Amino acid sequence: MADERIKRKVVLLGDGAVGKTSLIRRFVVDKFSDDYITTIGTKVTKKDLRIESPGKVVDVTFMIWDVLGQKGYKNIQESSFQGAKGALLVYDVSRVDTLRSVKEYWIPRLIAIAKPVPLVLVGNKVDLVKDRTRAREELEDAMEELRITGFLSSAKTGESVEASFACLAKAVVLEVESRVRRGEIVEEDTPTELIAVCDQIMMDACDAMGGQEAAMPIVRQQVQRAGVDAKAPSVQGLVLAVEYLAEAESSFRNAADVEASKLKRLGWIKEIS
Ligand code: G3D
Ligand code: MG
Repeated sequence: MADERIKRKVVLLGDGAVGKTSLIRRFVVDKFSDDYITTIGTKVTKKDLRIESPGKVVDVTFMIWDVLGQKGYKNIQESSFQGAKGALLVYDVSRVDTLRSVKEYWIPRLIAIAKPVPLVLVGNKVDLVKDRTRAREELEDAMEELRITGFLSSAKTGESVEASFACLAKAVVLEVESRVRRGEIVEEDTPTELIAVCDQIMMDACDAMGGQEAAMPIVRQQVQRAGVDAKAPSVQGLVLAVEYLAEAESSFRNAADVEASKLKRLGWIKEIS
């Protein structure tokens, strides 16, 4: 029996194709293969972990957010960072610019939006490098510079994948404990799955109506009309938003497609409620 149970949101950040989705898949279902949903907007995966520290056992439910890789999708990224209690910063050891990107883009962006949270640096695709010593040195230099811990991993072979996530989980638990000791209230996370589904529905509606740029104003309007706050949506609000979006879409698409989209989106809501 665990002494305590906590649920925490963590995010994986890093440039496109560094292996974020692959790391999550390896960690959660222990597979390295292609038949996995590609990330549209944000995808949330759940994983239970048990952290044993001296004198205490804590069960942690990780809500792992796979954030869109491209640097351009600012709004979605920002909503994904909110409420994050830890982050894995992922780069590709075979592409040194992706490490630079962690330092110059991802960390500053995260710090600007979320409160200070535990971070773990992950140099992925170590199976591809011939010179491990060099990769290790690069990692260690970055760890020193950023003052965070790190690992060389491979989603392909599984090397250090578990260790990276476990390290982050431990840091998140320690962080919670020290805040409790300081007498701070540790709030429960907002229902992050709902925020993710809200994102997902909005992105899907944009895709259905000609892309984000053209359709986002219409989508946003319908979501607001349903009384949904995208940062704290309710199940009922989302269901209504799906109805309104279907209504709006019926001027652009044929009835069967609109209905199919509606059912798909209601399915996403149902999955988490
Ligand atoms: P992303 O989610 O960060 O964008 P993905 O990255 O997980 O989609 O991975 C991008 C590509 O890198 C994928 O190849 C994936 O198979 C590969 N990859 C991920 N992790 C590793 C790893 O540890 N080692 C090796 N060798 N390859 C890895 P494809 O070809 O499917 O685009
Ligand atoms: Mg991905």
